[in-house]
Amino acid sequence: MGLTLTEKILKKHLADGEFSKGSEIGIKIDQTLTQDATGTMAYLEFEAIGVPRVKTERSVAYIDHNTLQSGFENADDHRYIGSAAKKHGIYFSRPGNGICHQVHLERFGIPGKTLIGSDSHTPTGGGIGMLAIGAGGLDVAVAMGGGAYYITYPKILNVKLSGKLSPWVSAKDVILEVLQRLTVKGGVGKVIEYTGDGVKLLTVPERSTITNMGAELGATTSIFPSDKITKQFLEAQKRGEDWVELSADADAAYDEVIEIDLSALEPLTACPHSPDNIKTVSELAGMKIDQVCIGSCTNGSLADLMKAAHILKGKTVHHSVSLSIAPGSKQVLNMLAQNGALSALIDAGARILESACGPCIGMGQSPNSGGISLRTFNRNFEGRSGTKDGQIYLLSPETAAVSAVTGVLTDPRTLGDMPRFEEPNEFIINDNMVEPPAPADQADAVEILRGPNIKPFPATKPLEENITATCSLKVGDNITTDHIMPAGAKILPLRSNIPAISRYCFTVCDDKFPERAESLGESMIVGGINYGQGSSREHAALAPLHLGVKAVIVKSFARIHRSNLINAGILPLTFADEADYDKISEGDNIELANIRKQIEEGKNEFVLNNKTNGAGIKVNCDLSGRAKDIILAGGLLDYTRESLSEGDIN
Ligand code: MIC
Ligand code: SF4
Repeated sequence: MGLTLTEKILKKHLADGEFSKGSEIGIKIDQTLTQDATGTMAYLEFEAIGVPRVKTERSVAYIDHNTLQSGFENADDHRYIGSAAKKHGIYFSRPGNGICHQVHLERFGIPGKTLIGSDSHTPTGGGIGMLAIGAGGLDVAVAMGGGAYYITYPKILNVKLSGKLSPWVSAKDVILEVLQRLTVKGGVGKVIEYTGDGVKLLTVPERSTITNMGAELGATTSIFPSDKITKQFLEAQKRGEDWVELSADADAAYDEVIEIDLSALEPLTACPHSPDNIKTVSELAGMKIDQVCIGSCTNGSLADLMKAAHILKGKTVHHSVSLSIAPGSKQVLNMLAQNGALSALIDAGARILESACGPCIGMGQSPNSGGISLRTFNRNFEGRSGTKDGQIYLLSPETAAVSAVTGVLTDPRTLGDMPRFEEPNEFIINDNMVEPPAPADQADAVEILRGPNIKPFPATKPLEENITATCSLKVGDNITTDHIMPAGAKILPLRSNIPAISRYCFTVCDDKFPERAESLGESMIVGGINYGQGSSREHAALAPLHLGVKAVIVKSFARIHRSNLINAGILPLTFADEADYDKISEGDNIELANIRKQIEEGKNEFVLNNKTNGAGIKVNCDLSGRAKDIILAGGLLDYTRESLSEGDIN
């Protein structure tokens, strides 16, 4: 029987474990990326591991999230990351060069290679046939040090594309259709592999829009084959030599298959407050809007902005709408400038932002109270825009641009003929904003520059024998990392300072939580289904760690957040019977007796005792050999240090 593309890449990179579904495997990582909001922690962790130079083929540190610089903190972080990169063998993409995923695709990604990034949208690289996975900063630090990255051997879901997109229907509508079918938890434990005749008609930026937003399915990653289209893209980036042809074998066996006829799709939108809350644009057409934002790592490509420019050319943004545009990279912005499209956008009244994440992570452009904002981004979680009651709709650049002109949500198919935008044969290449690291023999002389806001990684301790703690918070289903550790212009500058950022932990749900958790000393959190979906930010585990959270008990976890909890030494427990969720209330006193001994003995089912109401509750904690040792050691940092002293970083 043949192999899927995912299996081919995994097989080539297998460093530890057995090739069997559901078991844990370690894979060798060829490339890493970090961004600044997770990067300071990742490099502090890398320093703590103590390996002098990265052992990967290519590691890149991007500055794209915290670019507002409303105080000294962001600028200090940039300086620290730049100096750590220079010393340790990492390429440094300076602020202004663009969003990590867009730039990595343009300049560094290579088909068939493995990439992990401390950002959940790292799967963007799947658009050129990379196995690109989002991870916590500590996992990235370990991979930079030469350690394997551990995942559960995934199920492989084949999305078979046939037909051709109709005019004004775009890649964003394809992924919104997949989200509608699978929901935000439908991809957990799976790699989504795209095949079929429909693939041949999709450009690299279109494929990358689809793999980027596979993160919203909770998938481990998403991947397209590397074919002639990939070759043309890499040649246009003057990187033709990086191309290799890759695809699944014709007789590859998949765990699941879904089929999508591209010709049957129409413009779609994800309604507040979840990327899987899908409606057709035509059914909501006419809804008055307040704001439109175009850009982000999902739809900030040249093609996306050329389409917007075409629609806006010679028009004026509707008087009651604010339109902002953030190009995905310096390359994109420069090409728009040279071909005149930037002028059309400016002339129409678009507010041009720098090439960075910007409004996507709440760094400015928060909508007015209750405001309706149409965005080409990938997440519309409650409060993420910076306006708690902001109503965010996710949609294509085509739908966004036409609606910006009419002032109401508008189906772009009403515009008549659609212009064709051909991908360029040559992109403008100028890597002057990427600083190479210092040569190894000069690295010792590079001084690491630390600002006063940069505080060390929080202290952890080995797992205790017995845990008795109060339930400090009970939350419902689909809690996102934006609930647990909000971002935005006020909080993002504190990413390098865990004690300070912890003051905002869970404040979206309950503004008394940090105070209460701290005064309890040790506590536990109870949650529902898909707990921790969204971002890879390890701060969503480190802040609870700082506040004394010992265990999180939920109905189910999102992948990256669960590993971040393990990496932080916090026990991730799931209810054996979901109905038992009702047997714990906030304030209850919970006991986990002999927990260390039971984990050491390899048990993965425990009974916790609710001392307040007398209930005995069965919980699971499925820890593989390595995850078990990490939990016992008190977290990945301590585990890695221990392994290093034994001469084995895995
Ligand atoms: C996001 O889109 O939520 C972010 C900001 O890019 C995060 C990373 C972070 O929180 O720093 C992500 O997706 O992982
Ligand atoms: Fe940046 Fe938004 Fe992409 Fe996250 S999703 S990397 S915040 S553009």
